[in-house]
Amino acid sequence: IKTIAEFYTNNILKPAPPAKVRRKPDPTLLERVSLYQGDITKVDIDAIVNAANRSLLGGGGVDGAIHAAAGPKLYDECRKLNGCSTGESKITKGYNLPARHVIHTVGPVYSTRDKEEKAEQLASCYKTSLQLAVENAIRHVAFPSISTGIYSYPIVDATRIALDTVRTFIESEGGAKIERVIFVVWSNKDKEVYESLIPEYFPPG
Ligand code: AR6
Repeated sequence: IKTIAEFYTNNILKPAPPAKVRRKPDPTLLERVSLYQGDITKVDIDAIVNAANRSLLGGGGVDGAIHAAAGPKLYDECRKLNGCSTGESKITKGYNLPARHVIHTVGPVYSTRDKEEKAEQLASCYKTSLQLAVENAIRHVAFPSISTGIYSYPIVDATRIALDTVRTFIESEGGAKIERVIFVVWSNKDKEVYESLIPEYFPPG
């Protein structure tokens, strides 16, 4: 799985026009972030994040795929967690997954009312997931595009929140221990959105 630094070297990512660059260039960050198109249940890593619902008892989308691949022991552990609030995260083992842990986070169901609140909740999913990773000495984390499937969050807005929140966290003092964040996208459209926005949040030097 390639880092963003390699994407720039291979000209897969175009440098953003200066006016659009919102964040300062920092070459060290480019080595800590990746974009990968594929199935998150196949990623061999310390922790994958699950786009769950408040029950934490499984569902469709990436949640269904993770439970199916992890096996029934994941469900058994999730049952003991008593659910999870929107914007919060809880951790379990990975069972039959190649990933050692699953960080279950509950994204907001999108609506155009309460836009501000939805944005804060989505940002909180990324932040609380990374906080849990740090607390559990997890250094490598893979995220799916939370809330942008069944929960209908618009992909461009959601991707901006994902990139902004992850950047802020990994460059904070508490986030220094996070060595790698992988954004896992499923569709070509989502991949294109990430490729177009990454240069704004992680510009090359
Ligand atoms: N690997 C990576 N990404 C995937 C995979 C996969 N195997 N499968 C789907 N995606 P969604 P949400 C992408 O709907 O919007 C469940 O029922 C998908 O294309 O899984 O947060 C839960 O129980 C999309 O880009 O999650 C909740 O009730 C992204 O993952 C509800 O859905 C997220 O889509 C949560 O909805």
